[in-house]
Amino acid sequence: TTGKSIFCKAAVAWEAGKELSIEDIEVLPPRAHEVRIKIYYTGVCHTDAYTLSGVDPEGAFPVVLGHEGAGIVESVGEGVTNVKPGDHVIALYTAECRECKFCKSGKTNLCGSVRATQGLGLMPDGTSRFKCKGQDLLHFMGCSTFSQYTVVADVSVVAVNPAAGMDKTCLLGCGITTGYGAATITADIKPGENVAIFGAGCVGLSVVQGAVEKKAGKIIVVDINNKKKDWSFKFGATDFVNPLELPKDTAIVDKLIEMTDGGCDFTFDCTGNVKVMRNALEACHKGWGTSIIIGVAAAGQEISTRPFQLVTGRNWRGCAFGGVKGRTQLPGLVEDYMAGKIKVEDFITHRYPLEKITTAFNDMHAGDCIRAVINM
Ligand code: NAD
Ligand code: AHE
Ligand code: ZN
Repeated sequence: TTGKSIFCKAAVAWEAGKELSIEDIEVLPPRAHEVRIKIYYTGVCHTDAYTLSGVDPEGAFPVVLGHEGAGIVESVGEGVTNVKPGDHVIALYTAECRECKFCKSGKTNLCGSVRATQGLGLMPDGTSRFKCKGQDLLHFMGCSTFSQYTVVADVSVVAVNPAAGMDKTCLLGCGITTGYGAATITADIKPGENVAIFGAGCVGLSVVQGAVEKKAGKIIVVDINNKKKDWSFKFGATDFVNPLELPKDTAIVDKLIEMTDGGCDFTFDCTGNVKVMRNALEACHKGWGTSIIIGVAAAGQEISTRPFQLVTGRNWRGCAFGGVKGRTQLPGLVEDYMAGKIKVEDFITHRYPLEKITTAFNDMHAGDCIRAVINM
């Protein structure tokens, strides 16, 4: 294409474990089947901190992190038909090409089209569109929303209703959709079913929201931070349990089994802690209970349980992006938000300009932040 580079600001992660630094970067024009987006707002998800910390097996540096962003299409490369300049869009870390084996299976929202290069921090042609101080910067999760301009594959972006505030819709790019989708699509909770949610961050509280929508019976939130009790009830939880107030680590399993007359129909791990994942599985009802792993664990971590837990009918599953197909289903979620059917504003506890993005990371670790939204 004939497009020109754009020079703008971005928060760059130069190396693992170091603070992000605001830099002037060059964003190259989109090539064939690519889209350049002016990012207006981005959320900060726990996964951004996870990768920055250095424990993500796929983490590579220097990189432009961020994967929960909303913006407006600035220009498109050759062959792009699904969006056009001026469209209000959300970046998708789970692409949807509609042509690969995954997309055509009807069984999953995972898409194989760009996942291999995405995992390497590169565009599908194996190169980067970011430059800074004479070197290439890597992309992240196919999004890189911590930049005022980014370039993504056309399969990794969806246009949504422009009347929706981008400072809200950015959160549908990960946290809210992930939890809400896990409850409503992946688990597809039936009325009266009892559920337990481990971890009441944006993801866990969004599972609560989805469970309420699906008319679950008991909606029990488990969190080690008592400040999450009020938050849980605000989103519709029926019970809150702090496992640290129980006699021992695994007592939470007995407690949940007792509260639900034999175990939960569904449990959700929204912590990323593999010990919690085990408790979540073992708190499921014998014969049919299903535990869904959403949390992301550090390199080297593994889950375990006695095989007997599965022999006796418990199921262990997981999902990415809640099982939501981004291009097909996200516009509808934005409409649901506009119609007042799903809460989005309620998750936003902090707002910062790009220069203060490190404060947003610190807030997340401090535990009184559900979501910080960065105004780019
Ligand atoms: P968050 O940090 O805001 O929330 C985590 C919550 O878990 C906190 O309230 C914390 O107090 C609680 N917690 C920590 N240890 C606990 C324990 N031992 N028992 C009970 N509760 C505990 O994080 P978030 O942004 O809501 O993300 C949650 C997890 O989901 C992270 O691991 C994140 O990387 C992952 N994630 C996965 C997907 C996906 O598609 N699979 C999408 C988004 C986020
Ligand atoms: N890269 C890590 C795993 C990270 C991971 O599991 N990411 C989730 C999304 S977290 C969003 O906040 C995910 O969607 N995974 C599926 C995928 O295709 O990336 C690792 O362990 O290598
Ligand atoms: Zn995320």
